[in-house]
Amino acid sequence: MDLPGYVHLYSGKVRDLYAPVGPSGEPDPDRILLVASDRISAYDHILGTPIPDKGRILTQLSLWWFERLADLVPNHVLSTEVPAAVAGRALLVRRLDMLPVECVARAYLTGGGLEEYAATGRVSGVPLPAGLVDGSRLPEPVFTPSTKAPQGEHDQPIPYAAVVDLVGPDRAAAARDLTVAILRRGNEIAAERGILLADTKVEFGIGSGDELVLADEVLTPDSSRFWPADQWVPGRVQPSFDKQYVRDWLTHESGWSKSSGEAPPPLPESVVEQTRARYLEAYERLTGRTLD
Ligand code: Q0N
Repeated sequence: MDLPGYVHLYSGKVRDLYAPVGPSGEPDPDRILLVASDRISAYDHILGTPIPDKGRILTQLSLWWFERLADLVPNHVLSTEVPAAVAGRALLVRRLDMLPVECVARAYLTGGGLEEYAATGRVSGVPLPAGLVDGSRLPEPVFTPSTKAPQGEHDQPIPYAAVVDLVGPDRAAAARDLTVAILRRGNEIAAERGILLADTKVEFGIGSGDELVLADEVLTPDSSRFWPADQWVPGRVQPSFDKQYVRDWLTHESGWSKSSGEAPPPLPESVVEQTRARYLEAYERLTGRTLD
């Protein structure tokens, strides 16, 4: 997208980054416009069908969480005053030196953490009790960092010692403790609203005072597994709060196979609408707000 007064820097799967251009015509080295799109991913594909308002919902949810985490960690948000073309789904943020690791914490066992546990009895080197199953609540949230893979590749889990090698022992410990604290706080708040946050991925940058700053988005369905608490049954795959209709339709009704290597087909309007309603429900249940 063209945004007058901004220069495009980078497009991820779901988000686009721009730099504001100053009066000199030079990109501002200290600020970034972070724009959330309505794109949705499923089974490692970006679908061709957008979910209306998803970018706005996730941006407003991140902002709500940033406020509720502000006593734990400073964040990169400078302003919500953004061009009209991206109103509500963009933030002006501090440009930071990003840590070269994905900071993941897990409160419940599933996905890659479950696979590692099944193979080793540990996650990210942390020994866990025997007998845990898909969806089990962990005794304590565990920090399970991963590499930042280039676009199109998968993040790889890395040992805590590798984080120490990448960022040093003090920053590694601070990033670990903050990531776990963010997930704990998130679950304290979400539990009151019937939502479990199984895990989360956060990104930190380094501020001008050498402090860790929370960047990117936080505790959204794109960065975290949201589970409806009233349907939580350890021992099976938990339903996904946001993407269940998309996954069910793709797997059981579309004729598409995730192992085909083909791009998934366009989503029917009913699936789009049900999925949009789920994002809105998560936003409204958590925040008690409606999306203007
Ligand atoms: C940021 N990306 C690019 C590398 C590229 N506040 C910030 N300051 C500086 N950079 C970023 C932010 C934020 N938020 C840059 N994403 C965020 C995308 N990354 C993806 C991972 O690989």
